Amino acid sequence: MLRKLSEINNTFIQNHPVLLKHISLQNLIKQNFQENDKIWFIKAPGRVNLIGEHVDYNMGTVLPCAIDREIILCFKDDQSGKIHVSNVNPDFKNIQFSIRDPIKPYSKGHWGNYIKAGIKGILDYIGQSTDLNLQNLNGFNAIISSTLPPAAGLSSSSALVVAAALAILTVNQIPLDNTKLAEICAKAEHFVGTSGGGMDHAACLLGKKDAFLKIEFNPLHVTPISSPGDIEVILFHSLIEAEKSSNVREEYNRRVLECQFAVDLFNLFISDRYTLNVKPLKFIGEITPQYFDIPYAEMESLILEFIDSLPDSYSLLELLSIFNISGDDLAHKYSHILRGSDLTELPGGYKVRGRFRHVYTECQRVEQAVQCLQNKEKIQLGKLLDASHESLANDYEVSTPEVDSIVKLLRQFGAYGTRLVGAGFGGMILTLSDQSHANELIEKMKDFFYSEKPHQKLNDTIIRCRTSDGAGIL
Ligand code: NG1
Repeated sequence: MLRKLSEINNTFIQNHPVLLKHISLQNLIKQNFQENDKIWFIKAPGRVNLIGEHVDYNMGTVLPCAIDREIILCFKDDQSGKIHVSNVNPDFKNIQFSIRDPIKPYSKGHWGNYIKAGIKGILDYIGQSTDLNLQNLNGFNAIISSTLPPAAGLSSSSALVVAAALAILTVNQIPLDNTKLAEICAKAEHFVGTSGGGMDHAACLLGKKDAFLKIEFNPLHVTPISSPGDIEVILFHSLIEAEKSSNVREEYNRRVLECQFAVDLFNLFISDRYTLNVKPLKFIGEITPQYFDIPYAEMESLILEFIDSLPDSYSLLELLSIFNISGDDLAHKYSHILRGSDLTELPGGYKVRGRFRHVYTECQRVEQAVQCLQNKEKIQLGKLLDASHESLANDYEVSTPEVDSIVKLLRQFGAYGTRLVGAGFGGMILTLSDQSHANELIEKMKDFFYSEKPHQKLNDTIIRCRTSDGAGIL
């Protein structure tokens, strides 16, 4: 709702308790806005993914929830079309640009690229789907506050994209349903150079309190699954920041590409050996018995045979020869994944076998995890999380020795299941625990792990997740 600055008082804050966590924002609002300014607040939560890691860009189902850590954007409109955003955290410098000029990215890794991504996604949508004149649109002047630790695998980046997209829609009074908006934001975030999937934006926009979200893609469909009340999801930071906007980006995009190579190889395998009448597969997540119109057991043996037929890795030259294609043509085919990077030989080659196996088995684990949630089978659910971590570490190679040692420790301390979350390469580790056991687990981790590590904010190091509703105007 739109309000005057004078209405942002104690009663307003008590009615929106989420703002109690954003004290510095409250102070800055009074400094930055004038008495008669009309202002809005947007909340965009982070998310944690219970299971289904690195499957969203393969169109596999995921099972995250929106959490009670969030970005708050407080803003007023700017009728000259300028965007001005300041961040409560002084590490993130103010940004300013005009939506009436072409939107170009800042340098790699700049936080403002996520704001630009969200805005550009909406401007592109408006340009393609409405008669509105982009030169007449309003911009906004905003302050951002966040309780999401950056680069931890909790999707702080996508929360920024969503918040910026919602803000530009709001100041221009353009209605858009959240499912469509989630799809726009997922594509929009590719602006930063990561060829990511749509899980984060869907969880951020369509989150439900007390529920995990079974999110299916293509088309996007979300089914809330009630959370068994007596379990708790706790996150432990590995104390390694996985900064996806910079070095981790190449590793992430590489895996997206390897999965696509696996699909191409799978299509060749099918057409060479089988006379199954199926259209070529586009994504690993599409593999189901229905897709092939064969019984489950037959599909399983088909998949196993395919996996066994693959070597650990292929050189680029080998792939070009198998696909009978030139390097330029292959690079062109996958330019939407490479995003300006060159298609080169990699030390160790393209590891399609492990990548395929992870995505295929992880999709199955997600289906089983949904059943476990519905049947309140906590122990079995924990086992699925453990298996997911092994697969992410060994087949997908997105863990690190530090993450693996924390995972091991948590298992020793009696967690049901433990695994890395998000893209990996550091960040947070998720643990499923009985509520009654949570305090003990946390104390043990403090004693045995964190007491020996230099860190500043324990608040952001161990996070007890509560589910939350999705993004929107306060
Ligand atoms: P994180 O690391 O939380 O930003 C990333 C991707 C997800 C998904 C996970 C791995 C983006 C915006 N996010 O999440 O789509 O692929 O890795 O499951 O690219």
